[in-house]
Amino acid sequence: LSSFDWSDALRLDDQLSEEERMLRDGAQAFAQDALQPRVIQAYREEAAAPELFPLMGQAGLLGATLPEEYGGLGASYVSYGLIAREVERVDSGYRSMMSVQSSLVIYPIYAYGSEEQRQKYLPGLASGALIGCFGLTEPDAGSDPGSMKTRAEKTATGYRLTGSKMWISNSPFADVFVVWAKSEEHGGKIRGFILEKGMAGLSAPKIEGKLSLRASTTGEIVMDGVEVGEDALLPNVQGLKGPFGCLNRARYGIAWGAMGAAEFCWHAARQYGLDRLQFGKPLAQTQLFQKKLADMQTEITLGLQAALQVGRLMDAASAAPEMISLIKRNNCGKALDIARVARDMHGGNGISEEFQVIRHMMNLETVNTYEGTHDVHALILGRAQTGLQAFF
Ligand code: TGC
Ligand code: FAD
Repeated sequence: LSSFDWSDALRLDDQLSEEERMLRDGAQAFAQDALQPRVIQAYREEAAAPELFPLMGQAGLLGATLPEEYGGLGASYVSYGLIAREVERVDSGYRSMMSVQSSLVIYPIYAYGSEEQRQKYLPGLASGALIGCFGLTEPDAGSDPGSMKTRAEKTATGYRLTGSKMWISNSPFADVFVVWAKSEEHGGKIRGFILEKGMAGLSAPKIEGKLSLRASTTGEIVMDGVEVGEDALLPNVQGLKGPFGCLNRARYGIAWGAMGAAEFCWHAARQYGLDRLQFGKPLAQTQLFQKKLADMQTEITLGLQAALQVGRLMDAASAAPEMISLIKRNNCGKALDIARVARDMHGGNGISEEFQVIRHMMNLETVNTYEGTHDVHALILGRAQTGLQAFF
């Protein structure tokens, strides 16, 4: 029998291709060298970090799955997941910046956009020269985006957009806004529009006072009669399946990312238990401590295997949205539990920024909520197995 690697119990590493391992190692080096040294202070000061986008772009972290002709790497969805895991090992907020840009801005412009829109925006978004945001949620429409109030009215030369979006990652410093609105001209169907910073009537005030995800900037999008041309409409999709097509990809990446944050907390708790003596022996030599470590190892190992399987199916174009709900829900919920337990295992030190577990714990509260809450994904899975929808 072979030896056992406690940190890779079921040998995820062996299941990756050489290219996937290479992209993973590159993302890990970038995350540890460029992100880790700044994150503690950035979180404390809730610092806006638009300057990270060109750095992430240069490191190949933005739009990794986008074909090379538009500035991407043409990489697999497994590679995209591995990148999310490495970035979120440092901070969920940095992963948020990356996944909004990749899955929620680059993807819809690529999948639903005209060739002109692709040429105009994708290379800049992939290099990080342009920053994007995605406006779906509204003050009165979160879990139920179909009830959005934002409207697009037809004008002689295009559309006029009116409404407001809430809780939008990156919006205060975004150059490109992918927003979803009900279009009167299309029978009230939801359509996607690309807005640009500086348009008359468009503003994006920052949301202050977040106690979670502080390294990522969040804001509103206020559209007070923003006039756009026909060329702002994403021509190739209509209905809720437009935004949901993007969310499938982002949720999948989050399932990997949350495991990265959980791994950080697990490894930190293990090391802390080995280093700290109480009652004359290492904490890690107590049965309670070891049980907690074994639970973390088990959940993370299973969560990563599940994410890998869904990634392989995505690369084969045969993943179903419910599979993504299953791993998004499970991995975010488990990561949050692991972070809370790791915080406890650090004792008093666990509440200090220096040990970092409480920052992950606070972040994971958001990660468990956005992109469909833990309970909303339960309802999606419940509907799929009973045929009965319980949303309303
Ligand atoms: P429902 O009747 O289920 O569906 C309406 C239409 O949409 C289609 N659809 C999907 N298509 C592709 N992928 C999916 N996952 C899809 N889910 C639904 C569906 O086929 C149907 O199409 P059609 O052509 O028949 O009209 O819609 P519903 O209104 O009953 O939806 C209920 C529910 C709960 C499933 C849905 O609204 C939901 O998932 N709510 C959660 C909302 C959410 O996830 N918001 C995320 C906002 S963005 C964000 O959080 C970014 S944070 C990123 C970061 O910072 O990292
Ligand atoms: P609500 O929908 O009001 O839900 C409140 C509670 O009610 C939850 O526990 C929920 O599970 C529960 N609930 C809702 N419906 C039901 C039901 N039918 N049955 C039982 N329970 C139910 N959105 C974007 O569009 N773009 C972004 O970039 C973005 N970034 C975000 C960044 C941050 C930091 C945060 C916090 C949010 C972000 N969001 C973004 C919004 C996010 O997607 C929403 O917060 C999320 O979808 C939940 O919506 P809500 O906050 O309105 O909660």
